[in-house]
Amino acid sequence: MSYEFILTRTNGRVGIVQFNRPKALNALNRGLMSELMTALEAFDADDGIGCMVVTGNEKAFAAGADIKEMATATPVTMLDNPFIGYWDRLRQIGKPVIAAVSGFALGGGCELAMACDMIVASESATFGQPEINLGIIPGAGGTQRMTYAVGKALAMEICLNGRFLSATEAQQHGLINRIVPVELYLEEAIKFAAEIAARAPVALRLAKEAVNAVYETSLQAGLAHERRLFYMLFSTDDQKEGMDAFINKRPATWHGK
Ligand code: DAK
Repeated sequence: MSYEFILTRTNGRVGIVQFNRPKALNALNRGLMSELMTALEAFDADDGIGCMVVTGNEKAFAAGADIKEMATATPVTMLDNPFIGYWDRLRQIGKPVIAAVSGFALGGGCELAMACDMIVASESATFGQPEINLGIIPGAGGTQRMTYAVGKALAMEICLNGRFLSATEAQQHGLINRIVPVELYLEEAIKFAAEIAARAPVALRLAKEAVNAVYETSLQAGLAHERRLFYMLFSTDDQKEGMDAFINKRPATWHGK
């Protein structure tokens, strides 16, 4: 399939989506978001793919939603806009998604990176929610996910005062997984994704679901949910295979069943 705003490729069991609007610093317009979701959903449905990487380029992961597209919006056009639906669909992706971030990850770009499951950042990565400078606030999870990640004090500075976080600060505050030199960040993200993609597929999906449940449930409900998912995995061939492989001191072969 050919796209206008993204490039896609695979590397073994890793599906890679790269934003391709370099002149607009990969601003997330409707077309890009639509193509992103089509590509991620196709990888999610492909048994040959175990993990995905979403990336931009060295200068910008994404500098936010497309301000030029939003400038004349009204509440009703925003509500009718399929844009919101793309973000909801992102939450439904079952396989792990890693954001490989270099340069600007601002506004919707930062929200998109945070909506992924893990973030590998280059040394030049800059995270921020500068919507306040446009007279708006984050609309795709920035106030929530940023606060969960870095805590209230810093999240207030980021959302109320447009403070940017460097890669080092983002790592100190638990927003990202690792920092890599600019020339290596994508390679490292793909390597990381390949490690994850080699793991038991059903268990991977359920582990992602269980961790994400933290954001939506009480501890008690989350523990009960985890336990149900845990029990369910004892119905898979992969659980039998994984434990047999351990006992017999051999590598496991996963079938995703
Ligand atoms: N939208 C459109 N174009 C953008 C853009 C953006 N967000 N960011 C940059 N560009 C364009 C610039 O207009 C410029 O285009 P030309 O003028 O050359 O045509 C080109 O990219 C290069 O930008 P600069 O010349 O400004 O480059 P600099 O290196 O000088 O500055 C910068 C880089 C990242 C500091 C600066 O471009 C900047 O401040 N950009 C805007 C960052 C920003 O405010 N982002 C937040 C946008 S609001 C929602 C979901 C999501 C959202 C809302 C709702 N729902 C589901 C409800 C998200 C909202 C946002 O993200």
